[in-house]
Amino acid sequence: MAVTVLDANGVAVEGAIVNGSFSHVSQGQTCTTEANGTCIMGEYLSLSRSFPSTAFTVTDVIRVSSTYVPAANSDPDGDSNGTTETVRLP
Ligand SMILES: [Ca+2]
Repeated sequence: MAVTVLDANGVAVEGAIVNGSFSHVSQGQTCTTEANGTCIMGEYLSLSRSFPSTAFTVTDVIRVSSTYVPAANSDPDGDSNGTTETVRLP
């Protein structure tokens, strides 16, 4: 799934490290944002009949000389709080 990092002014942040986890996988996931502030989390993970849905949670965002403010998280399509989102098989 795509995650986007914006600074306090709403400007896309390149090179931010996003750490997160999917509830159906024990290993934490990470991605680094591109110039548009977006990166793809868990690109090589898949859901299955035995795991038809999963909950993705952002655990941290790391950027030099910046502070991650979880309370500022949001979701452009409005179906989550921007910190934890349920992902289901299509
Ligand atoms: Ca969403």
